[in-house]
Amino acid sequence: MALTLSDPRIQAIADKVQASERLSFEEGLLLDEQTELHTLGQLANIVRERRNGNFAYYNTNIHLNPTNVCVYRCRFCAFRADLKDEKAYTFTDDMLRTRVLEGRAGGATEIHVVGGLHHKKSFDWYLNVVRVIHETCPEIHIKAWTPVEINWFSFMTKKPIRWVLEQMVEAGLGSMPGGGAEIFDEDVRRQICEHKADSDVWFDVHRTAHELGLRSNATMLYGHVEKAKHRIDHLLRLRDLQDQTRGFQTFIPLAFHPDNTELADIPKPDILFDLRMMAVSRLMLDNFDHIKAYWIMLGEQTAQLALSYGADDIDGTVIHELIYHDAGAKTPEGMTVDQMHRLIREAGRIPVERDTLYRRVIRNGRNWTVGEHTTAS
Ligand code: V47
Ligand code: SF4
Repeated sequence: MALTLSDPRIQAIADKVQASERLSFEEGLLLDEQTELHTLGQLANIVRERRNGNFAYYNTNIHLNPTNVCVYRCRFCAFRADLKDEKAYTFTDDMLRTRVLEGRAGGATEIHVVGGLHHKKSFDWYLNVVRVIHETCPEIHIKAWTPVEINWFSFMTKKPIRWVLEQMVEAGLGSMPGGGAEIFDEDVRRQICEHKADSDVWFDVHRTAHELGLRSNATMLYGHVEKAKHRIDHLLRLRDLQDQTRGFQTFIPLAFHPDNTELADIPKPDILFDLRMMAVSRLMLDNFDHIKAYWIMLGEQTAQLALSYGADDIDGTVIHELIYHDAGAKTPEGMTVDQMHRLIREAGRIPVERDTLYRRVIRNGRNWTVGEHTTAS
């Protein structure tokens, strides 16, 4: 179906999208700043259905944040704590085992592990987190650590990033989540997360992970001090690395949640902004197979709408999420598989359970096997 639009500049973009041609930085800006939302949604939906048909993916997973004690003070973060804070906590090995077994009992195929940078814990402590999880339930895929953590481990051990990643893989690491990306622009980073790993480090870690055969995700934190030009620059930097490595699986636009943060005076992005980011991401990241609408962060109804604005994945059952709930998320702290199915079907899509690597999950209660890959790449 050819779209006819009144603005010739947007029409030119629509023609390129329909012809599967790559969009430029300037075209990205036009999409972000000047394109009517309905048109954006229609265009993003063309790409979404071209890549993933009518399917919407989810997985059965749990989150584990082994400690909230953190040496950094990112201004958008409500999760971190100082060592002596009342809310500071650190998991013991027994707590790790209990959490993993709870996930296994609920049929989880994935555990998502990220946390703070605890200045009293050694690299071996973090390595042990992965090892204990893996030894407790070897069949659960461990998706763990951001480049911020990997860089911290490299700093602590004075060893290269590649060595750190190899140690983690040996302990049981299966892939890496997309966190720590925030906004890559250096000026914006200085304002919201000064001192922590910069964009060069972020890309270095993901590039090295891809070279080692690990798949990873990518995120972008929007709706704080950044402008449209920073968001488009962020997406294009990701597109560049993906051209080189093909190691990214999915992109997750993350809406800033201001409650209990140093940036609490900034209003939370509204649904129109959320849908706009979903669609712009789908259109600019032409070499990413998947765009994720993280329901925990967006809320269930926005996640449902997002499935027609470029997204083809809604993340997982996500038992025990803390980062967004500390920052004011009102969503439940987890969802059952039946609820995920209802949510996807109500949005007019077909639910498909996937594992972390986007293979179809063939389930028999809490047990599962994996089938074919959901996508060509
Ligand atoms: O890096 C922290 C963000 C990220 C806030 O890869 C906040 O599958 C909004 O990366 N408001 C961690 N965002 C979460 C993350 C993630 C989530 C789901 C799936 C995957 C995946 C990755 O959360 C952090 C930061 O960018 N964040 N605080 C906040 N107040
Ligand atoms: Fe620490 Fe991560 Fe929070 Fe930054 S976002 S303060 S690195 S826990």
